[in-house]
Amino acid sequence: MSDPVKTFYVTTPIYYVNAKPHLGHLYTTLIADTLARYHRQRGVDSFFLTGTDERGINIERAAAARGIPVQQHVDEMVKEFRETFAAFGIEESRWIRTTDAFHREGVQSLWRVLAEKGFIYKGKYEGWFCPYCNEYKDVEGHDENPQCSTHEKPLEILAEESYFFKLSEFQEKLLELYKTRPGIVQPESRRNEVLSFVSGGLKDISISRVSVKWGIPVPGDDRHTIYVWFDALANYITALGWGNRKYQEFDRYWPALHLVGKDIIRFHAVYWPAFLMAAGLEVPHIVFAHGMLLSGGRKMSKTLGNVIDPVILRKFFTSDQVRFFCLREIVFGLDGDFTYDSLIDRVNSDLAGGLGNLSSRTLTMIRNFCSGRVPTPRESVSEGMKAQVEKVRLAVKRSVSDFDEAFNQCNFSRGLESVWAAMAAVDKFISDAAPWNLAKETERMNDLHWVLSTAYEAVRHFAVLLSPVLPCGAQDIWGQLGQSGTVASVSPDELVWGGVEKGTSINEIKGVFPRMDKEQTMDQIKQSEEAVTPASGTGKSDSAAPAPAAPKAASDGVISIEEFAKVEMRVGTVQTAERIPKADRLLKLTVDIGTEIRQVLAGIALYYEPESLIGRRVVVVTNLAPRKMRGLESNGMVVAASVEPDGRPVLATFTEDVPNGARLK
Ligand code: ME8
Repeated sequence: MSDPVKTFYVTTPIYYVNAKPHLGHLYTTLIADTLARYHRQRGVDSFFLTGTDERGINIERAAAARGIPVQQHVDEMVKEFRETFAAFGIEESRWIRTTDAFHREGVQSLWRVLAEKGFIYKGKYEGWFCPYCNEYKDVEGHDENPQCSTHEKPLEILAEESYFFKLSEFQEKLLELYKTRPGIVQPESRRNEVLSFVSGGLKDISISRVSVKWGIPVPGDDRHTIYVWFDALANYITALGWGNRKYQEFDRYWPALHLVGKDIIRFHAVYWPAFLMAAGLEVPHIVFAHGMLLSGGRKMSKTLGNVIDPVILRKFFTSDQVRFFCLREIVFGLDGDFTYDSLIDRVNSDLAGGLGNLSSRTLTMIRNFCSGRVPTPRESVSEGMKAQVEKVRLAVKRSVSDFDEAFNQCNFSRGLESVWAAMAAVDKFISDAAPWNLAKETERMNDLHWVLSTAYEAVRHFAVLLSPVLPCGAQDIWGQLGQSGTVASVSPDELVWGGVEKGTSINEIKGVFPRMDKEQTMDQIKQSEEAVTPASGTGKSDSAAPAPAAPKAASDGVISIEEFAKVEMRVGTVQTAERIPKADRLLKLTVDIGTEIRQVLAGIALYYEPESLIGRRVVVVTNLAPRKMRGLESNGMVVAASVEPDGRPVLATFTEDVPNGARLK
């Protein structure tokens, strides 16, 4: 991104809709959104693409696990993704769905071009396949039950007739590309990884499946569907109208800056440029692979079930707070742990204590000491004050250029750091000058005006600069400063220090970034997480259901009797029931299930008095793995109906007498 660009095209991966969105998806998307806003603000014609990857075996299985048609499943999931992203202020230029007809047309066009140019041939493939990665895996040694190292799930043997893409022909061309365009794969560590992969030799890759029905048919051979990664990668050009008749923006915007997670760097930095070169098209501008958000030290992933639910996140935090945290706390390119704890700390220190405080103290003093009008100081002023003001002006101006430089290198945390460094300089300037004392002495009124107009200018610059990162907060501050219009359309390049209209009146002052009560918020978050699976004492915070089905699940949501038999449900009688301190929704039960007494936690405290449950016959799922909640172990799940609209749990029971331990079949 160091080249000057007249247009700017940024993309995110298109996300699999086998489960609901989580913070990882949001992360890439809100960074793309920030970059698009950043360029748009500077007058660059910008296009921001995101969307959903809706084909393949995994999606078929997810729909089967929910017992609904695939189209219905993908439609529902896409809605969920779109709503989630919108709640965080994401404003994409286009949302592509791989089930869109124009995309299908474009993918088939790309296939035809590659076939005509002789890069596709038919062969046979057999190998270990991870349905979650949608990728064949190399298995070392003679492991009979190998697992996917990313997903920790069993690999499956897949053998089928397949079309292949002649990737092996592109080794030299790709190495040449990485050499002549060293910035094409970023950051450096990922570039090295890609270089060493390609240097190790490239095998042709399988790009069709006969076993997958939910896919785009191979032109001229509809027994095959196009491999989901071939289909998915093409989205970056089909969305602009390449190979289809729907849009005409390819020449205007291509090539793109692709933002991706490091998990899919190989597809973007090796396969994708090879497909493009084969088709005679320009390769991407940059592929930037960021690190993974970790939760509890492990990659946050739907399959591992340790995801942060954006719905809960949004319930307690504003979109600005989350955007800021993701850009400031995590160095783009490196892995970073996400905790609510550190999010609240960031909000309190940088937003409430930093920007929020500076803006409200500046505005409050202008209101109190200058009748709410931005003061225009007289030129004549002490050398000391002049020097201080100049120092602040330079610090702010430097932060504008440092911010730009850092953002152009996708180093968002450094860019924000430089703004906060300037903010600290302004804060110090105000504290040292003590305007509250100056205001008491009439003869020092001009000094007071210098201090407050300087602070005002600094806040005005910060609002403009931070608008792509904090779209709502920056606009609020802009309004309070008495500035009209949208701050998002004010380019920092055009900002003139002191260029504020004389006598500008400020508007009503409101706290833009309030301080959060950490302990209370953490408690409320825990309760919300527990409430996600109401009657289950074993489910944690994972609301990213449905989990992908076990590989052998039959289609259309039908399961075999053997699969049903795996769930052991037994009759039990509640022996004791009590509330758990600080967990409003949980009850701790002990249940006699015939052979033993089990401790089970159930999220039913809002609906059942503990005393009313003692002696009650219940149904318990007895073979779930134990889970800890609030430091207590839950050994089973009490079965309940979830009654709409609020998901009220109603315990399952029997009207006839049934002994403890009897199994439900
Ligand atoms: O791979 N931390 O889709 P996907 C940070 N459909 N980012 C994360 C993340 C985490 N823990 N988890 C996911 C696919 N992401 C394909 C892509 S593109 C042509 C096809 C983000 O739903 C990150 O951007 O598994 C990652 O690369 C992407 O989501 C994977 O999303």
